[in-house]
Amino acid sequence: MKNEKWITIEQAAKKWVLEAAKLLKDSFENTLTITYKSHIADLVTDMDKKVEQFFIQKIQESFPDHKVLGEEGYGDDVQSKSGVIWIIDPIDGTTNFVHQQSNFAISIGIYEDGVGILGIIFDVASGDFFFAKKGEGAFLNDVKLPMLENVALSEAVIGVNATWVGPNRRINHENVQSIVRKSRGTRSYGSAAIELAYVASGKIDAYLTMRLSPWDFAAGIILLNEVGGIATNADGKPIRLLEQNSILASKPGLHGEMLDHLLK
Ligand code: 2AM
Ligand code: CA
Ligand code: CA
Ligand code: CA
Repeated sequence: MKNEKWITIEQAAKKWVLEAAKLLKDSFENTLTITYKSHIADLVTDMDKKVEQFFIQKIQESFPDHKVLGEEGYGDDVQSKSGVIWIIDPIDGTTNFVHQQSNFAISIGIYEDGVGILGIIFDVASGDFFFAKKGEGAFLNDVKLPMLENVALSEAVIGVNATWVGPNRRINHENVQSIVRKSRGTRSYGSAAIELAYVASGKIDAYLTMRLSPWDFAAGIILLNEVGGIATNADGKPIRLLEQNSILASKPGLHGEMLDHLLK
């Protein structure tokens, strides 16, 4: 992917992410307008909408033939994987953005005909800039990330949130319980994009979650691909790019060990 076209797209995407991050940081000075989407825990702010619209305007100006799929719905009604598609989460971790002003990210995955080419996850408050380009590797703040090496579950730190607790129609909670018990520890950061970036950079060893949308995982799975990580559904099946998916993202051998628990 060394061709001119993708160098231009990469430079534009990185520049716009830094500009959007400035909008978010500057917004800390102002009062946020917060509303609910599906329920009281499903927050959206004026900044989620503003940042998504910022990207769409930039993309339409510079790349009118590209499509955009964004969480807040200002992009295109994307039904097919053909062409270049920017899959954008303007703020991943809106609850953290509202409650903590940290641990939230801008996440952008750019695909061509369904193949992930560029992934960016920018943890705005910490300044950690995760980037990947197909065939060229994944980077944290311009330092190339090493390939992931296997680790046993007993020595692994697993990213998992508490939604699996108790009866859950999406997963057998006893199977997750056995993973949690056998692991060295669990973490929950409240941003799927950051958690996927942490798997790619080895800060955690795996991430398991029950239902994510394309904008939550689009960038993260591109990062993972570049470092030899594995990302599938929680039942081991391939992720469907334009649909909601459960996600098991992990170091290579650990992925199989966790699947053994999940498929019991
Ligand atoms: P979001 O902040 O962009 O909505 C923890 O809540 C993680 O799950 C975040 O990455 C969040 O993304 C994502 N998530 C996906 N669907 C969600 C929902 N309906 N409510 C809250 N968070 C959701
Ligand atoms: Ca949301
Ligand atoms: Ca999200
Ligand atoms: Ca979001």
